[in-house]
Amino acid sequence: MTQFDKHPDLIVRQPDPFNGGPPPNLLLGNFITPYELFFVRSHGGVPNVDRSSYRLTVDGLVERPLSLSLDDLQRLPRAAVTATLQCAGNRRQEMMAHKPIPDELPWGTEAVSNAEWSGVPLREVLAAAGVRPGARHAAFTGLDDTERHGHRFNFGGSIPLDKALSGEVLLADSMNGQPLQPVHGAPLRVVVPGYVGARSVKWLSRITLQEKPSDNYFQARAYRLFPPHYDKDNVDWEKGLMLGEAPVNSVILSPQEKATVPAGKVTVRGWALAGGSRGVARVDISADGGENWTVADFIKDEGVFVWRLWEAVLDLASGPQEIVCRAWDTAAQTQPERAGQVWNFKGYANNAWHRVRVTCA
Ligand SMILES: Nc1nc2c(c(=O)[nH]1)N[C@H]1C(S)=C(S)[C@@H](COP(=O)(O)O)O[C@H]1N2
Ligand SMILES: [Mo]
Repeated sequence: MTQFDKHPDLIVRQPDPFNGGPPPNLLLGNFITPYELFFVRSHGGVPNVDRSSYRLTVDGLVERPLSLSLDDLQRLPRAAVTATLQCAGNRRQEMMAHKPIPDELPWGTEAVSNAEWSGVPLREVLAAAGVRPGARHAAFTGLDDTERHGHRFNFGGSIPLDKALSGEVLLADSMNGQPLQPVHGAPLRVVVPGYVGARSVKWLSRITLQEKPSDNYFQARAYRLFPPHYDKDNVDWEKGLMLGEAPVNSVILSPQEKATVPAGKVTVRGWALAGGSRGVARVDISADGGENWTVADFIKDEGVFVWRLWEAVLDLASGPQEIVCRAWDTAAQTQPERAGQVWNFKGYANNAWHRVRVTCA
């Protein structure tokens, strides 16, 4: 039996707590990622949550602190959003090849998936509680027990209040039209479209409005982007920029690394994803290290917060070939050429040109 009824071919980076994601060949062609393939990133175990005694606490800088049961939440307006979740650690392995990153999961390109989420907009819950002046951030706390540096605590993180009130952020109890499953945060998780996955807190138990960002380890230390000369021995935790909106990224799903393909016309396929409320504007493919580029065709425009699937046809001569891709977002930002250029000791936000080496026969 596979854990949590996930697909047996998932690439498992850690069995306990379970962390894994879908290999490129299984992601290919799926705009929506089915449950069995959807990646899992959990820092602790999956908590057992009793649905009848479950309460969501809303406190901090609010007019009326709330304690909401699942029935109370059912009475609030609902909305749906399709959003691609990507872990900030996705593609860390390519950074590790430049310089080691100890004690972090060596994600390939599989820490990303796309689903249709539905639930109660966070804005509705905050409207019911009433936002008090001075509130700037919405902090989330999960029910899972994590352990870092000898301390045990619940996972948490925060987003700016503007984003929390945008109507885009959901307290989701449903994924792809099915009840949210335990490994993805049931009974209730946050979904923050356009942000790094870490802010989409699973097993949500508390929302606190506050003046400052969350002081939870996963906001105050982890999921920060540090300058390249820092490592775990000399880090100044204040010097990392807190990750929120994700940078534009793209990945080649086919052909796969080390594949042998017939020389001549080769169809290259993949995904591209922009952060914040930006869209993907263009994807370029090159087989000569970026001297010449072919512009890829998009399969469809599904709007913001979701990946765009693309394909391009290259004419490849026989022999070893390296295919690279880079995407541009609607703010005309693009990806750096090499992972070493954005290396950081926690290994976050690698969005270097994605490269696959193939042999054309
Ligand atoms: N409570 C809790 N929420 C969490 C996490 C966690 O470990 N505990 N991991 C975060 C990270 S780092 C990511 S990338 C996403 C992954 O969501 P998924 O497991 O549903 O794919 O959940 C986020 N929410
Ligand atoms: Mo993550």
